[in-house]
Amino acid sequence: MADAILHDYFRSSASYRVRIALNLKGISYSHHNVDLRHDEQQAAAYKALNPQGFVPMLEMDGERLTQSLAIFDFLDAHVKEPPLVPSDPAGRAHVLALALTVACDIHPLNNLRVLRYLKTELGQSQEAVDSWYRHWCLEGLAALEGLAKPTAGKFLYGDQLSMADICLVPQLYNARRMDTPLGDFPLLTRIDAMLTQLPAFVAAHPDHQETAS
Ligand SMILES: N[C@@H](CCC(=O)N[C@@H](CS)C(=O)NCC(=O)O)C(=O)O
Repeated sequence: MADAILHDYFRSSASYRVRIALNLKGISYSHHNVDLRHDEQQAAAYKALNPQGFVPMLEMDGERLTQSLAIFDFLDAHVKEPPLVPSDPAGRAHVLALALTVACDIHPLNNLRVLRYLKTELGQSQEAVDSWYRHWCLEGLAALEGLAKPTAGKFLYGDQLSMADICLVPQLYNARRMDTPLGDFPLLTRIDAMLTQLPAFVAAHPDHQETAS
């Protein structure tokens, strides 16, 4: 298999997800840093590769892949172990629901471009923007805690690590950076504390990327 190139940014939580998945699958890759602080995601050269102007973007096997959950699906098809979703239909649906709660319901409301729009175009104070972030993050995490509770085991869904866990860890990293109180989420924080010790997660952590600064 050809080496992969991950276009990412060390603090991007969607990129962090894909780094974890690549590490779990044992797929070697190199990075191309797209510095969101300098709007490199909007540069013409990058948008020619990814018209959406987002990271992550994975170049692998001659494909340019976007959207972290679609990338998980591609990786699962290429490298079977460890699977990122359970094979039974109900388990698969539950894991997707947990992952999508983070990726579709929490993360997009708190994305860089949304926070910037609130501040610049809508003239909101930094305090109001931070409050927006925490409001949607807390509401989403409460939903995630409630959804996971009936079926959680060692991991968010049973005892098999899944893409739901991969989405959880970067979201909590992000929440902590924004001083979001996590005391109401004992299940999420218990699982996060265990996951962040695993080598694939340690190596994917923003602080362990070469570009971290
Ligand atoms: N749904 C996409 C989200 C990608 C995304 O929002 N990436 C963020 C960084 S975490 C980004 O590139 N933001 C740039 C911007 O907001 O301008 C995925 O899961 O890959």
